[in-house]
Amino acid sequence: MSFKKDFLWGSASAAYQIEGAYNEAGKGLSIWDLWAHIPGKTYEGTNGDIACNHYYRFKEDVALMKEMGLKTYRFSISWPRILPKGTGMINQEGIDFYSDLIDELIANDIVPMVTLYHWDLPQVLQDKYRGWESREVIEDFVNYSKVCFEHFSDRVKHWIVMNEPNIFTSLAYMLKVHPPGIQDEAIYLNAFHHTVLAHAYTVLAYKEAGYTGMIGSSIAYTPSYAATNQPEDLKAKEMFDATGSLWYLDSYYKGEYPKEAIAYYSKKGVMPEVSKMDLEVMKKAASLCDFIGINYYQTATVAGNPEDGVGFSGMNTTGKKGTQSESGVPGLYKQVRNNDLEYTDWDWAIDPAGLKYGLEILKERYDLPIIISENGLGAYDVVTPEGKIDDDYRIDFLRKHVLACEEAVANGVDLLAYCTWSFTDLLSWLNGFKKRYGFVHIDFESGNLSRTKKKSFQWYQKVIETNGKEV
Ligand code: BGP
Repeated sequence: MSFKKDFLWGSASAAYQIEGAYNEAGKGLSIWDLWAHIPGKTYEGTNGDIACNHYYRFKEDVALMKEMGLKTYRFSISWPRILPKGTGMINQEGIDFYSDLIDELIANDIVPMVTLYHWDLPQVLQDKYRGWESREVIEDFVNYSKVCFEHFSDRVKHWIVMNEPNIFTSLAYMLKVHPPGIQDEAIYLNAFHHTVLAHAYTVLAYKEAGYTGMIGSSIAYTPSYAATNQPEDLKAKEMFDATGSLWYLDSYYKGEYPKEAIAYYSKKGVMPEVSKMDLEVMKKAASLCDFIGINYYQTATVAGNPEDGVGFSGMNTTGKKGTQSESGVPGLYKQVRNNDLEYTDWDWAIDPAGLKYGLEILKERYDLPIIISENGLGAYDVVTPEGKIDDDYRIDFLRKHVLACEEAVANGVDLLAYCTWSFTDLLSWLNGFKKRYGFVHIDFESGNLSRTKKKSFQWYQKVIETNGKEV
């Protein structure tokens, strides 16, 4: 068995990373608009004020997607562009922008796949009740989602409620590198729980209103291996999964938290309050989700870590290979380098076989169709004197991951879509503009933001044209 006839070959982006026009056309400010302006928070002070200027150049970008033959384009709606104050007054210019983008995609035979939350919370809600730390965010989020459903669900049939709630909460409330930049495990777990409920109530609202499209959320999925078969490493892997992938995926797709992790967090005194009603809503929503979304970049290799062992260390945002130090939770686990794998310049493990392994675990555990909503290689690209970008390394990376998908499909995984990250180059939250992912190069250096197709553009065009037969 190979890819379905109507398989969705796609590419993804997020509003803050691509749109620009951050304070124009009636848009309110998001937490990222402020955060990126605080000196020292992002790589060399880069921000999304202008980004790819996609807000004004989206027709040019969609024309390139059409030329490539893209089947789906995943993008996110900026909450403060739709609701500048987070709630209440709707910004018509924001509605018009997304409406025009959706129409343009459909006119070019590209299926719009919409993410409702890709990290750009309205700043007013952060100021009002500390955003995701408060239960109040749930109702506001559901109301925002309903506005989006009302305006776009006639044309949008694929909805991703949350993008990587696991990443944004842990980076915001444990690693301190996303807004609001604090470190508190109880707050982190509570904020994550609020994302679960915001997702769950949104799924219920969508289904109760009788819309006919598909809905789910995307989790950053990091399958893991034990570093050795010694008991301490096996146990470390077990806890890495329980407090990681299973914590995130079970809550969204089973409607419960894994018991082992509940016991661990309860003992530590940081377990969030999960009411009976929360669990009922989570279970109901889990039973109504139409797919599991995953963003896959890498696997983790995990070893035991003593009580006085390493804690969380920073991430490699320099792009200097080999600078990532070991990182972990004392007494639980640590992540170590896997000598069987290659690494990117930002020290992300390159592991296509891990994708097949992960997809099969998901099928086994959750038995739902799967959308790969992101997969890609962040790399330095070089423009030759002739103005070409020969990104063979990116082709090699994507080819191996597409082949891994094909093998998983042959083993019975119901894969609906594969979206690369990203279509054009765009802003990396913490790594600036030099860590590139796109099929289309953007000239950020000169500031004219001109678009140039890379070698990988033609490669993916062929993959799509042959429905994955020629990779
Ligand atoms: C995912 C995010 C994306 C994107 C991607 C690449 O976690 O959903 O928004 O940024 O990672 O990450 P980075 O830009 O850090 O290389």
